[in-house]
Amino acid sequence: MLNKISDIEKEIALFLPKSSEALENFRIKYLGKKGIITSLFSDFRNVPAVDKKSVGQAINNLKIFASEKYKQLKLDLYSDEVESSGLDLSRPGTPFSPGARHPLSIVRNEIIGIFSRLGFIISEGPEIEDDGHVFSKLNFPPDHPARDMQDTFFIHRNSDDESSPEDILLRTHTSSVQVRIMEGEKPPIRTISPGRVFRNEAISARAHCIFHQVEGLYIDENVSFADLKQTLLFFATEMFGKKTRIRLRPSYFPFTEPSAEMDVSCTICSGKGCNVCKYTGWLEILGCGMVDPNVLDSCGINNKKYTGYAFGMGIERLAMLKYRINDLRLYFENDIKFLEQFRSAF
Ligand code: 2U9
Repeated sequence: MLNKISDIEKEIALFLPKSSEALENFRIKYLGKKGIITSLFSDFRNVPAVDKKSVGQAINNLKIFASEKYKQLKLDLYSDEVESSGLDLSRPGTPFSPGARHPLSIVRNEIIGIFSRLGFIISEGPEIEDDGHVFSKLNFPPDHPARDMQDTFFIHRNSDDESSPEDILLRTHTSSVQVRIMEGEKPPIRTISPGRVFRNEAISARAHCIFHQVEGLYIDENVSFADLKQTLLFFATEMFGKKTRIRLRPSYFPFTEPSAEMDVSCTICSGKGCNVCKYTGWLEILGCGMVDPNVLDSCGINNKKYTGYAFGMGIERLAMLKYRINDLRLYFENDIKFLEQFRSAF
């Protein structure tokens, strides 16, 4: 057996492949599952006990020798191939740009992250909506200015013909998504709806006909204005830092009563006064309020048993404050010089 092993070793030592196929055949012949070395290991059973130690060592050494030889030959063949192909492996690689997230996506994800930690789930819905889900069920009176062609993009208007189906339009807020949730689910409801909304506005540095919102809704028994304030304080400190203060000013929306607008202490001067907060020390960031009982009723929720709060914010505005962007149009122009500045953010 030892002689046989030594013959095989000599054979391996002399082997020189002419091609990668020849090398592969070498591997199969000696190191494959049905190869010579594997069969030596099977024959090992019949070796007399006195020889087991020396024969065992010899087979193991042979296996190591064959494996090393195979590895070296493979490397040699590869370098020969590279050399003959004229490839220059020392050339620097082609640089590629890793891309960047859009600032609106960064801020939206941050808002979603904060409310997810409070147990809000994300809901989405159609951008093309009907009058009921955008206006009527949200307590907009029939003559409200938002229902005007000047403010809303209509796809079909049917107001002259009472037998026709409803008006079809582009949603002006994502509250329509939450109306759909209320119609389909029982409280407790705790949801946020991020999304794109449309308003018929002339485009300028301060206004755009498309923008993005995140709206929130919480409905359950005994939901109070205090719950709303505490949730929004948590949001503000997570978003703008632990020392951020908030203040609520009374306001009016058709869908909430009472309603308020919320300011945060200026993120630039911490409330001392600067040109970003126009020397007031405060920045308005969102609207909010207790869901009007009429809205609960039109969406099929018992307004004697349940109350709820809601809030809404524009993502463009928050991103403007965070990144000190001074023109809304930058968000939509896809200028690479603007976008690549957000590469380090995520
Ligand atoms: C339902 C009932 C009520 C959502 C709310 C606001 C106040 C608000 C604006 C902020 C800036 C819109 O993007 S913006 O122009 N939003 O002030 N939104 S309360 O209220 C709801 C939502 C859903 C069923």
